[in-house]
Amino acid sequence: MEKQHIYITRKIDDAVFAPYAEQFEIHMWEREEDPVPRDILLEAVKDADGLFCMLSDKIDEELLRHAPNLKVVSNLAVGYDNIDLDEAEKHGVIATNTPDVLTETTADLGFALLMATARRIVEANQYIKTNQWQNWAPYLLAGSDIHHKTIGIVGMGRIGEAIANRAKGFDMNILYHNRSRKPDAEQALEATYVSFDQLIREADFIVSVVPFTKETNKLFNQAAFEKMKSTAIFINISRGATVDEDALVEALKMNKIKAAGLDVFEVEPITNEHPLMQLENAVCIPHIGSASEETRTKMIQLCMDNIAGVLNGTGAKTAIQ
Ligand code: 8YV
Repeated sequence: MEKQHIYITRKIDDAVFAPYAEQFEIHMWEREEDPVPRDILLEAVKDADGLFCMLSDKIDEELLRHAPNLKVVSNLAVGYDNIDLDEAEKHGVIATNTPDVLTETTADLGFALLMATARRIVEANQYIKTNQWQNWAPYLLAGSDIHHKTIGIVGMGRIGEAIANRAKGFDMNILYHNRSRKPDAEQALEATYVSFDQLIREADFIVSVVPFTKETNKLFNQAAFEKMKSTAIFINISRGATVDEDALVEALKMNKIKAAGLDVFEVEPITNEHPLMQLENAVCIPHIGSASEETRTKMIQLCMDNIAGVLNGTGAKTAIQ
């Protein structure tokens, strides 16, 4: 019997796939950093039964039309705004993602970004390495305290809760906003549910962990930044498109808010010509929320397990509901 085909849209260490090679025929785009060009992808999925993909791959009607044998798309991310779920369903394709395995790592990064931004770590690193440290001064690189401040978490899913857990360790007052209330989190983490409006007005740190949807498109817009405290620090580890970047640049430039820590951008990769890159009060990192070696290995493994499960008929571990 002919082996089923799996296509992988980035170069990933072959060793991961060795256990599956006997059972499946595996093809891979041979570059680690460049996404597979669309025309090559459309050609490659023609005889694919399983597709291992990532955020830079748009899984839409066009792609699904080109993939008559496709049974599963396995996204190397917990977010899946790159997948048209309705179209996948219409084409009988199961979509899977990688929840849970990346929760703690992404929360670590969120907190690292919050701390780096509050305590001006990036500026301080630059300061010392460019030999500017000639003297001590009382307010040299003075940042903002984190402990006992108010954190406002927008999106209280798994990662939001893991951030709240870290905030608890810093004796922070925890506010959250979510589509539905989370009584367990309220009890275990002493988190208080508030409206979005109250959260952005009262929080010292506003952390966006909200998935990107029609409703959250540019949720953080000019009106939202206007309502924040002038001392507020905005952290985004969800999706760039939840933010109106022009409004954010304006808010940072005019000191309407104090600083921002950003792991995600409207257009990725962002270039150094973007106005955000000129601002000292913006700490920017290249979408590395889940990028620890341990977690990426677990994500890749889970992606493969999901594909193999669907193709073997035992089912996906983490199908998107
Ligand atoms: C991904 C992410 O690793 O999981 C998500 O939704 O944004 C990251 O953890 C990254 O997007 C690569 O696909």
